[in-house]
Amino acid sequence: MSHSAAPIITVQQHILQDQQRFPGSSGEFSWLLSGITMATKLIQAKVRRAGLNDMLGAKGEINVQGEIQQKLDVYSNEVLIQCLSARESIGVLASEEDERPLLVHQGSEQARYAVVFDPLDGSSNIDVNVSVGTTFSILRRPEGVGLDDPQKWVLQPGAKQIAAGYVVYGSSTILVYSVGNGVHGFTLDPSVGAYILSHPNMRMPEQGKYYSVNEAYRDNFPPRYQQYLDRLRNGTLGHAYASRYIGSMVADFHRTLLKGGVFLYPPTAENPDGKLRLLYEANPVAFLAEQAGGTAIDGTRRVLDIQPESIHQRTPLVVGSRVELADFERFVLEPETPQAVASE
Ligand code: P6P
Repeated sequence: MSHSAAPIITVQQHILQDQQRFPGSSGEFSWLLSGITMATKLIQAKVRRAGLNDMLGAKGEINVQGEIQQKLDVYSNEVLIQCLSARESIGVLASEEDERPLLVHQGSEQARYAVVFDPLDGSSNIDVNVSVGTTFSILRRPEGVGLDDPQKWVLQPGAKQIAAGYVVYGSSTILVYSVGNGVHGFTLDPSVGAYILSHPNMRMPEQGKYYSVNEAYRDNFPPRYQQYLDRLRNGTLGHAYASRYIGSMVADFHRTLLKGGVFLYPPTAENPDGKLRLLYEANPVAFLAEQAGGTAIDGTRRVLDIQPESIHQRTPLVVGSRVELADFERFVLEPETPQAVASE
């Protein structure tokens, strides 16, 4: 008898298939990732009912970012720490919500991974029901580094990530992750509580039709960035671009991954080093962008090559399709010459 139904592949099955990439890891990696998927299922259940269970609004405390902590931020952070602390292969956790890294499984020889995460990115949008997300980045403990120096576990260039991804809590809940062999998307089926493969081998289109930036800060962008945006609007790349900006990085990047185009958070007067955080915003999306055929720079260099100096350091970010980023690098990074200026 032939079975015509399309195969249902859960994220656990997919991770086990990827498992082969980690020689010697006896399923510990898939057990680690299941800590993230479990936590995000609990988070999405609260996000979906935020208005009903008194989870909207600020908790009133100020977090390490100096931002008013939303109740869902706090809940999401606690759930991720709890779920991940149950994975003995993890030695260090670093969160957007906590100033310093958290040591877990102190002294355990099995503790060889660090997980860096933003439990609820874009949380200022929660009260107005705009998509928010969880980002994560997984790093191996560097050779010879013990638990007495947790900073060294996480202050590694993004190119050292062994896995990274996000969950976007939008019209549906979608997990997108990579372990270095392509990008795969899974949609949560809430009726069974399973992430089902819905976007195998995601590829970022060579070129898109949207640019995504907060235009309110345009006058503060470096002039060449302003001129670059004008080029996109004026059809220099073959068509006039439209603007899409949600103000929630995970949602803006997810659209860019699916539709192509460019998402950028340039240096501004208020944030001369950019607003987005290197370790748990720029690095995960840069890893995914490159795995999907796109490009991610900080305005001058590859994001994944940046050696972090501190856990919460910020970076400018320009990430998106090959065509838009090649034009950015040619137009913005090359010194102005009379000929180049004339051709604009
Ligand atoms: P702005 C959310 O607070 C966040 O960190 C990112 O998710 C988002 O891309 C950015 O800030 C939005 O910043 O200055 O445009 O409101």
